[in-house]
Amino acid sequence: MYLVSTLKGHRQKQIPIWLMRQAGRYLPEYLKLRENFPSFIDFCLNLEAASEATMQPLRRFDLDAAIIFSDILILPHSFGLNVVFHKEHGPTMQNIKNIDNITVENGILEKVFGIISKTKMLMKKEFPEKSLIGFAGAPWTVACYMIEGRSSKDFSSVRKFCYSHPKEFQEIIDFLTEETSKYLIGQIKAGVDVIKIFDSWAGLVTPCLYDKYVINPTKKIVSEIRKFDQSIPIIGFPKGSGLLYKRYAEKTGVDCVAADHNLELSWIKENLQDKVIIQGNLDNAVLFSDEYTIKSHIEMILESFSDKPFVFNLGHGILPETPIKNVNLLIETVRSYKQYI
Ligand code: 1CP
Repeated sequence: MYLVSTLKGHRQKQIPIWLMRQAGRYLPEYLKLRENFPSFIDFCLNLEAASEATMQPLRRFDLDAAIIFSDILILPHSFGLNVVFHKEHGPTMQNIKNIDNITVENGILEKVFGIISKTKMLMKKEFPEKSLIGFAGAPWTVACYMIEGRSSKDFSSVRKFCYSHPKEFQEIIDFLTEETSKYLIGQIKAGVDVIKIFDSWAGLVTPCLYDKYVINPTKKIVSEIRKFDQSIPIIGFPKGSGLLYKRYAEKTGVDCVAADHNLELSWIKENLQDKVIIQGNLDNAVLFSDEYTIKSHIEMILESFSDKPFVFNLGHGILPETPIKNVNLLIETVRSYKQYI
């Protein structure tokens, strides 16, 4: 498994590649499958459909991994918060101010574990060399949605809440840290080969609160996972953290850091690459350009990082209108890049 070996620190002949949101709306076969489910949550929790959506990108492209088709908001949904995804304005849910009335409905997460086991079985048959990635949102990012009750550009209610109600906010973070650890361990038991922790809104946290709300919860999740499985690779994605990426790489214990496209390649090299394995970080918008531009952006990244174990990916999820021919071009360009080991 190229991805797992690379994440364990072994440089391979071939640079592994997978794409954030690789199962999704840019694929016609995904849109077709999606039509059968008015509710996105029902789609995510349907055994056949979710495992099929996970497999779709592997059937079309030569990628090194599949990421389980689910969402970071399935966890709050399992707390009875009634998560609904709306076509126009994204997810909504019942918002909370403390954890007093939260109950955990395990049946929902059991469905995800079932989807993982089924997908793992299919992959063993069809793609034995490819890895299956399990994931969860980091506590800060999931708390953003649970307190705001919806998506937002700046999550200002959450930012106000963590200063005005530090005790209640810390209790929410601690609760999420514990539940996320259990959820990820459940995913490992069900068969995933790699874990990824998405902290998509980490960039909203100021430097003085960053340890409290981003680093410490992630570090605790990593150590809980490590008690159960000492070697499963863990990727962390503290999107938008800028200079704080360095502290994240030093202190959380993750094996690999997913770099977003706002980080400068030379900065990543100097400040992160000696501490963790790098994954990243092509701007998803580059895939809307011409062949020459696309190739030159990809090559800059390969030239920067391929002297060490490295995983190619985008800096954020693939955009819905991305031309499929450019996804093919991306994968071919990475595949044809030969390294001498
Ligand atoms: O109608 C559709 O098809 C919905 C689009 C969609 C998809 C394909 C959503 C809605 N979620 C997903 C799947 C998903 N989400 C995956 C698995 C698929 C894959 O990667 O191949 C993963 C890993 C996620 C993770 C996720 N969900 C994150 C973290 C990663 C990131 O992109 O930053 C976040 C923030 C979400 C929340 C979410 N899910 C969907 C929406 C519209 C949103 C809100 C985004 C926002 O607040 O801006």
